[in-house]
Amino acid sequence: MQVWQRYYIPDMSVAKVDDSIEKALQVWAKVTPLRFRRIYSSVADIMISFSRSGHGDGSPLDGPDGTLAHAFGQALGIGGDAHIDDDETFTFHSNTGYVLFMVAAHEFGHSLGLSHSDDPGALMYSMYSYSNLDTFVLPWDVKGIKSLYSESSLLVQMMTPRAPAKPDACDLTLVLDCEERCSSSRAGKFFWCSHPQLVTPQQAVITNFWPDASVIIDAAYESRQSDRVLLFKGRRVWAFSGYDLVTGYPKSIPSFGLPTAVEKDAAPK
Ligand code: 0D3
Ligand code: CA
Ligand code: ZN
Ligand code: ZN
Repeated sequence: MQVWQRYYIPDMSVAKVDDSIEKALQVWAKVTPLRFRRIYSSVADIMISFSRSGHGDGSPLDGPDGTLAHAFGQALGIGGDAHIDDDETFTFHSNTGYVLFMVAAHEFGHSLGLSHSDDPGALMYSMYSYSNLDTFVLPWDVKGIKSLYSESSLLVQMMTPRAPAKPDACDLTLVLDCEERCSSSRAGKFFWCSHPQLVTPQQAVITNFWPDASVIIDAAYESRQSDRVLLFKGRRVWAFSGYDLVTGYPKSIPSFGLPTAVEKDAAPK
């Protein structure tokens, strides 16, 4: 996932801000297959900024205390972004002011799709409480994040646009006679996925999960029996087991065993 961060605050040095943000991302990286990479231009999955009062998203921040920050779950546009209230006094370490690391870690939980926890011990509890960043361990939130992003589950909620009620193209699925959990994409860069945790199927960026895959693909299909994901582009097919390209792939579609007549319909344009 790409992370972008806009300017700094007077309370803390640049190095301390960077360190806090970095450590906050690591909280989540440790318990998920996600890896974060900072970028300095363009649009990242998580755009972090320090903002104050009205800042253009219809949810003004409220001056000192009260709301410390807010963040949006993964979606196109503002999704994933975290806005930290510049009117707070933040600190790296001490118990005067709010520990930026804690606030950032909490907000990134939201960025990744978690909502508030009822458990006062949880990082995702709605009220800030001081915790030393050196001794911090992610308390109760691990289960929630793991159910969204586990190694075994390819069906990760990311980059969610307003998803239609159903995946819009399941032609391939029909051809391959799969039952329920299948995906097929017209969007190229994205694929659709369904997940027990998600009410509606979600769109995800293929190369976020399978960097080896050709970026623009024609169709995708998940086979539950073989626990593989097949990505189609033109006359070629890639098979991924987990995040790894299966040896022998990419193959050309005829050798993969589909009748040549199928291939046109199987890959929606
Ligand atoms: C927030 O501002 C949360 C952010 C938060 C919550 C827990 C840990 C870190 C960051 C909005 S998503 N909560 C308010 C808060 O705790 C209610 N304000 C400071 C306070 O009341 N002491
Ligand atoms: Ca505030
Ligand atoms: Zn905002
Ligand atoms: Zn929160």
